[in-house]
Amino acid sequence: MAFKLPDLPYAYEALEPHIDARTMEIHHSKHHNAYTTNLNNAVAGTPLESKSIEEILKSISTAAPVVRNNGGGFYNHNLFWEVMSPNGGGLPTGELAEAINASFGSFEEFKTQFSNAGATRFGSGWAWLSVKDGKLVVSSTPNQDNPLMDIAEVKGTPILGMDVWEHAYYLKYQNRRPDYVAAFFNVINWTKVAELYAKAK
Ligand code: MN3
Repeated sequence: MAFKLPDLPYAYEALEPHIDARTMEIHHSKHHNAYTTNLNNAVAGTPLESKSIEEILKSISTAAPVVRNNGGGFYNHNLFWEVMSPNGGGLPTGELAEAINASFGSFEEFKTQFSNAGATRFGSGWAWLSVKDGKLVVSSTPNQDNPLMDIAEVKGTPILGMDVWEHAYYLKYQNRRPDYVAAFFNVINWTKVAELYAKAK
């Protein structure tokens, strides 16, 4: 079973002005495409070939670094495109909103913690909102690591991921990562995050 680059669920320009079309095009058609190809090449002819990406990530400590980097890249971007939308932004509702309040005290406190996780991750990496033991937790990981991996400091099921590699924002925001992080909140697809929460909790 080969892993397949998913189509974006919207057009490259759909997230303008928050995330520009050129960034989206390069990010999806070059970066995500390369992670997918490299993952397929790395698992070809090995026992990993028949596993799901989630299974591979859960025992990533036993796999080669090329699988960790590209398997993470493949999974992380699959999630990233899904949790953004041209109709995104605003506030979560329902059960997810209640869970955010229960875990962080308020949406504003969650937003502060998540934004800090993204802004302070040194170098390349991701900020995450995950379900862990029935609660929500914020964390960050370096490179293409994620909370599903057995080597993650904070393990859980990710329901929201924000890419803070420079390739995710540099064309529009240059060195101003906090501006990109603020803009990301305008495109978060809370409906999708709530769906993922309902499945993971
Ligand atoms: Mn990326």
